Amino acid sequence: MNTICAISTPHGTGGIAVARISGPEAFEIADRIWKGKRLSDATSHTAHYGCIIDPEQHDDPELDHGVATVFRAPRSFTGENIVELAIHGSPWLQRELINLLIRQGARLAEPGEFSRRAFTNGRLDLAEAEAVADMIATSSRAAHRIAMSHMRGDLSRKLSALRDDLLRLCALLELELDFSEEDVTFADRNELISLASHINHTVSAMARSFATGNALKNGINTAIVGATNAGKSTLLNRLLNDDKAIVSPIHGTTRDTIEDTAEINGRLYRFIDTAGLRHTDDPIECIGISRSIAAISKADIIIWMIDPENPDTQTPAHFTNSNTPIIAVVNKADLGLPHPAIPIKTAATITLSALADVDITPLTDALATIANIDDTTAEITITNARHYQALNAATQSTQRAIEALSANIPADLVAQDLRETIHHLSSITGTITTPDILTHIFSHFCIGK
Ligand SMILES: Nc1nc2c(ncn2[C@@H]2O[C@H](COP(=O)(O)OP(=O)(O)OP(=O)(O)O)[C@@H](O)[C@H]2O)c(=O)[nH]1
Ligand SMILES: [Mg+2]
Repeated sequence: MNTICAISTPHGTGGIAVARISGPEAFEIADRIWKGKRLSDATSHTAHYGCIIDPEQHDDPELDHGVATVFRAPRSFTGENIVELAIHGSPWLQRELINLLIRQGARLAEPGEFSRRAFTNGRLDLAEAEAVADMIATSSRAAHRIAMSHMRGDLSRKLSALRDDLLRLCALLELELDFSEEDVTFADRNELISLASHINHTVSAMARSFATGNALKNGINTAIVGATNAGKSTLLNRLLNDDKAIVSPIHGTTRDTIEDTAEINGRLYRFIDTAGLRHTDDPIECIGISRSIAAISKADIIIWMIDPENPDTQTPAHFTNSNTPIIAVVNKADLGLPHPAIPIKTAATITLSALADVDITPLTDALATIANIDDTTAEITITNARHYQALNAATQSTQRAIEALSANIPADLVAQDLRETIHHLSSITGTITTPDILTHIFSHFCIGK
């Protein structure tokens, strides 16, 4: 196993940057470029002030002053010896330090290689390693709560309890097998069915939580649609608190969909501003309008902007038949125009002014109510598509086992389905995995993690 190194802080200029070195020679390599306390002799979990030196530069070897933190195997993130060097955050210095470490015998780490080593050395299971990556990507309180819970091992513990239940069920079935010749029934099949149903219920509830989990992690898709000039882009800018989209009194200003995320009331929303819906012969605008229609079909919530200045130009036909909840927003309240009639059933109707300095809390409250994501009570919420697929497969195989038990199918065939369930659940924590799957998972991590 060779010693790897990488900058673990983001690219670019910063107050400090941290280089991480992990592997059997981490201390020796660090000591060759370090003037200060000998890191090979340092106690684990201690930090030391010193100087980074380039041993090949004899006249002026000092590169920077910094702090070295020492972690001894196995009590480190990777389970190996680790030195973390905090230096000043100039991109040039960062490159120099990494080149220096490579010249002294370290190798540049691949994306996610530190986490992969942590997994290989049993410091984390796969679900926990993925939770660390989720933690790095977290962008709302709700997503953070889930990442934290998975990082603490709540998901892994739940899966391990399910695995124990499945093994117990298999053992009971095997008893049936061993004594089948003697015509004795050791376990009442109804009891086995009830145990399998309980497992199936838990696994399928976890799989179902993915719809919520995915929305919490990646943002609740909220399309802002309506006629041209209704004020959609003005509302987008207001919700994002940013000058993201061009606003103008010219009808058809927005040609393409424009999207960005914002955290509101602890939840992440992905707002999508769309080209105004109108009849047009302009080929580019037509493409924009078909993109608006595509955004409507993918939306979890539709904000339908209505312009009281042009109440007859509204075109709700594109979404009146969808089941997606619609919030009708009658904009430009500051103009004091009559409230147009809303011809369709909506989840909420709100009058506001996207432009004027008017409180838009009624809209954000309506979003929260409709999103209605109960992230506080769910025992386990799944946010990872890989886990979702495995749980779906596990739901199907337990369902087959229940059917086989009910149909009095021989125990060895039932056990096969249960073993398949164990396989799917174990793939989540990585108890059963292949190098290819690991490479695929960890290659999506950042370098330095
Ligand atoms: N008085 C008033 N004007 C508004 C309000 N919101 C938007 N406007 C104005 O309405 C015009 C159109 O606004 P946009 O946000 O560009 O409208 P849009 O719906 O994105 O229009 P398209 O991109 O053409 O589909 C601009 O001149 C805005 O300044 C509002 O609350 N009150
Ligand atoms: Mg616009």
